[in-house]
Amino acid sequence: MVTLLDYGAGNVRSVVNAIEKSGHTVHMAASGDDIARAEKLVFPGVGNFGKMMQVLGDKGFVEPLLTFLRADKPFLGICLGLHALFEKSHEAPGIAGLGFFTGEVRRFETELSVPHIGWNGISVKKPTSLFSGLAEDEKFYFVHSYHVVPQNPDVVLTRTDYGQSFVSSVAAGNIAATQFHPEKSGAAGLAVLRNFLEPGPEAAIELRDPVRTHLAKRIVACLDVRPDDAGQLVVTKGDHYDVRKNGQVRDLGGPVDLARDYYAQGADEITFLNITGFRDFPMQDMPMLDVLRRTSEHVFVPLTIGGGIRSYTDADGRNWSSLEVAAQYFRSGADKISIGSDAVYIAEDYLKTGKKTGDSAIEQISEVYGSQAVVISVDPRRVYVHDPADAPDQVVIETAEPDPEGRCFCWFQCTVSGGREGRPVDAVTLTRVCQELGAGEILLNSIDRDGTGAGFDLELISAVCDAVSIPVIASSGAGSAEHFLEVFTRTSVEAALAAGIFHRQQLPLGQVKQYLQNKVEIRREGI
Ligand code: 1PR
Repeated sequence: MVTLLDYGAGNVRSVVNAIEKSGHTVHMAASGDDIARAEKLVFPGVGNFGKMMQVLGDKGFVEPLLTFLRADKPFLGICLGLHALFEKSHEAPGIAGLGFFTGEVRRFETELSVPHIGWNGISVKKPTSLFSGLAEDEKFYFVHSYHVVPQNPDVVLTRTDYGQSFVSSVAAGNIAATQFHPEKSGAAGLAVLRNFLEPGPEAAIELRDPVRTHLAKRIVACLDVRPDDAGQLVVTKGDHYDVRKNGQVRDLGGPVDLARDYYAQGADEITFLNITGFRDFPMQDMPMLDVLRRTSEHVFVPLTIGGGIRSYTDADGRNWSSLEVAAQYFRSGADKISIGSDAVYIAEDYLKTGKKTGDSAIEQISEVYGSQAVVISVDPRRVYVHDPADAPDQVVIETAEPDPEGRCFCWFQCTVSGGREGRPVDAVTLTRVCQELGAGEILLNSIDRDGTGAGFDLELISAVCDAVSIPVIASSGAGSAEHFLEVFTRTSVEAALAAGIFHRQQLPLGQVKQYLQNKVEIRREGI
């Protein structure tokens, strides 16, 4: 029996699923007594250090946790569950951590995108059974802006490089904690959990210090989901966002089955976009929650859900805040939510007033769940002009792809409602503003390229990458493995997403990875 400490701040479902996948039963700690009685304790944390410590205090968990740790009973902290073990964090000055280890938690100081999101390696510093059976160059999923700085070097279990070398896990006796998410790290992560739950002899892992680890470029499979004409939820795919063929919604398969296939093929992440979410009452869209629940039972890489993340009033007159809507998705297995239309309205308001209200979906959700949980999905379309002066309020670029009229300047107009309505804000400004408001990642689509197989819009992608310091996922237009290489080598995107070529089995995901290996840093799963 494994006890799981859930303080209510995010996706613990995937940790539960991953432990159950290893054949163990999970008991949720509802009180300090549950912690005191636990044989093995797993503490996954997400969100904000200050909020976490406050909830642990309010629930009376601090003393039982310290007693458990001091008794050297098997403990695995994950992410914020690692940070909690230290004395304090720059994320919440003035708030004490558990102080089980001396040292503190600091924000990354690097030129690279922060949060550090994605698959990175580990350099193992001392013998451990935690990584038994794993390849030396295994990668694990990280998503964080802060990292621990222990005072005692003896507790350092692994280090990872991201602009700087940082401590990516610690261990002392039976207490271990990782910055990465084993429950989101595919087969390697499941092996770590199994090794914690059923420890074997300490493996003689070769110490690879001072080998540098590298962040992998991510390959994301995207599933655009909506009801077909008979009301059945299907994965569909459009050209320039038009998902109908001969008047019928294209049906490319069931969302859960397809997500499982892509996981087996080595997808580094899966994104579901509920493409009609903008017009439904999202919380009545229970099938989408069910899709997430069922997917997270079998898929152990990050899951993003977008579509309909906004505040609204339902048919019974009940008001739902965007935070409540997002919370439902997180509880059902999502690791990140993606905001589309609402982000455009939020940015427009902010540009008008120049004031942060704290009320927007971006601010509220990032405050509670962390910026890494908030993705902005942008649906831009090119608008050509003869001269930049023709669009004085927009960021205009000179393009190497003039329109049929020979106009050599364009801006990237944001749209809402699945591309149905153009708005006055451009994609470069939108993404910059959303970052300021707390977004942690940009999913950058292109209506012009969607479904064309003509390659990613490198001009759009470069313009946005230059404007933000958070990770950007390139989307729309992938037609060959070469297109992935092109976007990874000619822009600074951290991930590339495709839909059509994968759904039509025109280019299996594993083949993309095979083509990319030894050309760009990737996670080997699927090759
Ligand atoms: O506005 O917050 O409700 O979110 C709606 C979400 O649904 C947005 O993320 C928006 O991008 C998405 N969406 C809305 N309508 C469509 C549509 O296709 N009619 N799909 C749509 C967006 C773009 C990508 C696609 C890539 C890659 N689809 O998701 O998967 O373009 O395709 P490709 O590799 O085949 O070129 P809200």
